[in-house]
Amino acid sequence: MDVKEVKVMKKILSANDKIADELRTDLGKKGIFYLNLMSSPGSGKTSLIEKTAQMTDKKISVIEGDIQTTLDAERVAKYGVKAYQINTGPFGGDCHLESGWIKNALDEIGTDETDILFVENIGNLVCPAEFDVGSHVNVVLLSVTEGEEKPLKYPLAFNTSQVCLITKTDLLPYLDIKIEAIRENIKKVNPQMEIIELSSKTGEGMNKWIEYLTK
Ligand SMILES: Nc1nc2c(ncn2[C@@H]2O[C@H](COP(=O)(O)OP(=O)(O)OP(=O)(O)O)[C@@H](O)[C@H]2O)c(=O)[nH]1
Ligand SMILES: [Mg+2]
Repeated sequence: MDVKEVKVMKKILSANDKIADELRTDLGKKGIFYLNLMSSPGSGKTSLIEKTAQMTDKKISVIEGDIQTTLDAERVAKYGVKAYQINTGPFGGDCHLESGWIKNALDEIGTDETDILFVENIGNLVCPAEFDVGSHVNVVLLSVTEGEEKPLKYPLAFNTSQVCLITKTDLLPYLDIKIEAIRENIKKVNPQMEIIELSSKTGEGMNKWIEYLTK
């Protein structure tokens, strides 16, 4: 029984990886920069997209993943981005997105008029990191209110990401948190990680993020 389960999981993952590789190549050829945003619920993924859309002329498309509601797609659509919402609730409530679902979403919304594609993955630091969605870059967000030790406790999300955004830095004066300790723990798990500190609320650090996105 155990062996069967492992085999089925391997098959699902290899089918996912094949579509992911095709997406990565196809979107790359079209000149689209494709980023997968992952974090705990409420770390600021949607707020980051909202602020990003206001700060750049690049054409942005967003595929939102949530268990329920179209709230995040509605939020980002207000800033002129092309938005598509995936809900996993009606199909068992998966806590991650898979590459095939992204492909289906792109078949519907198309890839014309897109310079940057964001996938906002379902809010949690565990399952999304297990599934390659075909992105060129994985971005993990960690808000300063979550605690210094999170990279050590949830290493996969940090190991599978190339960029870490330390978000909500405007709240630092109110917390007993040292940003240096957060940075050290990120580097312990992933020494190559590019780290950007920012606040979507005040705009502090956002220029560095926009520079990264548009370089
Ligand atoms: N103070 C402060 N609050 C922020 C910042 N970014 C986001 N928030 C707040 O944090 C809350 C959650 O932000 P969202 O952008 O919805 O977080 P999310 O990661 O998209 O959440 P899920 O999609 O549910 O996983 C909201 O009340 C935001 O206003 C920030 O830079 N500073
Ligand atoms: Mg969100």
